[in-house]
Amino acid sequence: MKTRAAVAVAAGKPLEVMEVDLDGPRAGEVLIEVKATGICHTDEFTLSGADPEGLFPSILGHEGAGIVVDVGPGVTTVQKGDHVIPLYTPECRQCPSCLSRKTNLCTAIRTTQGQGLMPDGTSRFSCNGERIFHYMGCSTFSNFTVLPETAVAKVNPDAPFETICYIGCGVTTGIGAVINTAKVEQGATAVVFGLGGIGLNVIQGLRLAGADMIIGVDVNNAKKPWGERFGMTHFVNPKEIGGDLVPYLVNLTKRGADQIGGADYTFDCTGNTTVMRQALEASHRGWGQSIVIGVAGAGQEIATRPFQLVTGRVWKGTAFGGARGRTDVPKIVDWYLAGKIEIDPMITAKLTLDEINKGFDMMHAGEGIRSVVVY
Ligand code: NAD
Ligand code: 022
Ligand code: ZN
Repeated sequence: MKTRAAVAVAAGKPLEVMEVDLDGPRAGEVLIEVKATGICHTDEFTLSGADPEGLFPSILGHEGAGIVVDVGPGVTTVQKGDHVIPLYTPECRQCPSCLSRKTNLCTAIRTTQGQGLMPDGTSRFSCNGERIFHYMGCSTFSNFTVLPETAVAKVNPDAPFETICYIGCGVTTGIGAVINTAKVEQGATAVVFGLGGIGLNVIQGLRLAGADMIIGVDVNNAKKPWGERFGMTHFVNPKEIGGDLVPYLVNLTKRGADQIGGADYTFDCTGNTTVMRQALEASHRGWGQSIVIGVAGAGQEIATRPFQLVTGRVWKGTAFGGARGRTDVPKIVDWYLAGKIEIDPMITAKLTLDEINKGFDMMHAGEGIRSVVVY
């Protein structure tokens, strides 16, 4: 069949919206009509050419929502008409990782996904006979896309596509980092570094978990009202405190008789390795946990003195908020429908597919929180 898609033709060039060929679903695969997709940082990272694993030509996009319109042989867990969210972290429930219960990083299709291919080693997308690569197993910048059935989460059909697409990455990553990775308890203190599309979801996850003190840190003062909107209790702009950030945060979080200070949980939502160090060192001696969510540039390294870890601080990372997609994503959609979490105010731009490059421009300019393409 033919479908309209925004094709990443080469690194550093704008996406080109065109008609491409899409082969139907093979065994174990499903054809999805994508109804909406968010534009996320990794898409920009790959399009810019900074991603050493980036492939071209490809169809980017990994934060979508849509409807199953066809299924290949042997598909049993979804059917035509189901509303689904594509999963860049699939959940096969059979590989050693899924069975371990210790990680959400399913390995069943990992190698081919990284190569921009379906599990059988081929691509479903082409244009004039030339192969176009898939991206993060999703390729949601296309009106129709093909995914393995293990890489779709079936969700409540009452939920609007143009907001729940954000659950395909940002919402689940932020809330999941709090609930699955950090396992934050009621009354905890927390610091969130970077109040963008991820950090704000960490903040609402902390509010959901019942944290007492939620400190937001951002170099941009315009983020303060955004943080407050979702539950932040204190705001710190590192440029405006007239001293070092870590001692400032340690002082701000002093509680109890020992007056040691440091937060129970800290979250890096910037991808900046200097910030990652600050986040670890601003966590509490003896038990503080610091969660790395931000993805740093290729080749970057993090550093701290081993003493920081010897004295009981824990450095952790998280992919997709530790969420098991087919199990956890439908629950988050239900939380949204029940009003337990908010999404709508974070979607600051709605675009057509033809306007998709504007979404990248807004990201470069730091304008808004999330842009969504509605098909
Ligand atoms: P964003 O650009 O919307 O937000 C980043 C925020 O950090 C901005 O508000 C910016 O002002 C702030 N910031 C920048 N430098 C800072 C500094 N030195 N100190 C404090 N604040 C600073 O980005 P986003 O969409 O929220 O994504 C954040 C990161 O999360 C990215 O690196 C992204 O790739 C990553 N991410 C990771 C996962 C995962 O599974 N681990 C999933 C999604 C996104
Ligand atoms: C999503 N991300 C950033 C912004 N939006 C993001 C990027 C990478 C990962 C997670 C989220 C990630 C963490 C660990 C891995 N990835 C490796 C997983 C593994 O090897 O099992 C990751 C993922 C997918 C891809 C590349 C890296 C890909 O499909 N190309 C989950
Ligand atoms: Zn993303």
